[in-house]
Amino acid sequence: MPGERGTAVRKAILLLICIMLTGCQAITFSVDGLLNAPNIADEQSAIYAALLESAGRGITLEYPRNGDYRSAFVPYDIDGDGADETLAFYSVSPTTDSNVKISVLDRGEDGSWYSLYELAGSGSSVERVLFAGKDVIVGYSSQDYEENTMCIYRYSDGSVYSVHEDSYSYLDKSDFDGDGNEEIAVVKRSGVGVEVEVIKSDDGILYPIELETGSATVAGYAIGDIGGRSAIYLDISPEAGGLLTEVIVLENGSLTNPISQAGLTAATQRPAGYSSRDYDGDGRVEIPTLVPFAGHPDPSRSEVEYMTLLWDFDAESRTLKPESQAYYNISDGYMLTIPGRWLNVVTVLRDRGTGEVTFYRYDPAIGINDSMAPIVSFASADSSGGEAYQNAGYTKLAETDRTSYYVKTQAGADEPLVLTKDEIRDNFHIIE
Ligand SMILES: [Ca+2]
Ligand SMILES: [Ca+2]
Ligand SMILES: [Ca+2]
Repeated sequence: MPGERGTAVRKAILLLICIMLTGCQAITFSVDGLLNAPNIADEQSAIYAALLESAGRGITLEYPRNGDYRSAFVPYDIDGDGADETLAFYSVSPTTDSNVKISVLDRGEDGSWYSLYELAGSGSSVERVLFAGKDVIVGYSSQDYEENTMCIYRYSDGSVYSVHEDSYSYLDKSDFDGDGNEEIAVVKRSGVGVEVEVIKSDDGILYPIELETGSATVAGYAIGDIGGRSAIYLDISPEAGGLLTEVIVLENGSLTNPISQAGLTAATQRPAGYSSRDYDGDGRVEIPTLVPFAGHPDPSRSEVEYMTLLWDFDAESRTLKPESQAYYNISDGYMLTIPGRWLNVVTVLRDRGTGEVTFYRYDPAIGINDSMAPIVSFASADSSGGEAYQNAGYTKLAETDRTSYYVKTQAGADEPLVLTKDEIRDNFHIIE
């Protein structure tokens, strides 16, 4: 039967393509997946075959290294006709031309894929791919340059053009003015300083809005909601060490940094590693600062334990508001929110050998001492080392691929400072 023969030939072609593809690093489908899901696999192999036909057989597929899209084939409706085109990233020859190329593939009336355009990229690998409205944003990195390069591509009159090119350290997108459309955010070096740029697209015209910050080095950033729109939280490494945070907001068509304007930047000072991020998953970013835990520093101990205060930026009053307090164990990767009834009457000590953390009933009149009553202990172990804790009456609280977390209540139920089961569940957060 011709149909059966067609199927057999198709399977053989799929297998062949599979064998060709397995030379690449990040294959997103397996032989099983291909044969069990013939429609998706047919589509993928048809796109790949169209790319080979247009670009030649010697190409290497390029996979975006960060961001939401990690495949060498990224579907997106570039021309807005309701059907996805495919962006294919590849390189031709590392010796003669190391720059990434992009093939824009579309489907003809008969459903077959063909290469519509070839675009020349601006770096030797793809750092990330973003989409904002009609715009395709591709970030490129190159070994020889510390800064990356981003290009904004746009469809117009049957072709795709690069409409903007810029350097960047960080590239992201969000709705910074609350109009329902996403803008592109760029953090980049500018002379000896750092510049933040939000690129707004209006009726097809790009409006870059810029702000020079007073900072020399950006350690990281976070984007979070500030009430119906987003702000950029820039964590800055000052020369003296540690971290400071500036919040960048888009207001009335320009960028401002209200924390800096209000003279509050110094209030965000804390050690390196305490990043601005959405610690509790509510969509808003918290800025952490540290204060010594009750009883610390203790003259008889070299190690000082700290309480982490989490601050929320309030866009209305342009102030930092205290949101909650926590014990943040950076080395073991977890945070425990400290309940209000613990303030000033509970302290914490860490076992320097095992890393185990125990909270104790604390009397400010006496200070830290060896006869304090333990309330609850938290411990972590890699996946092979947790048995000892379980044998000692600890309960497994949470786990990641690498680490298991344990808890043991040390005081009786009549101790009001004991955490309830719900409190332990709700207050414990793994921070990866
Ligand atoms: Ca389309
Ligand atoms: Ca917007
Ligand atoms: Ca939050």
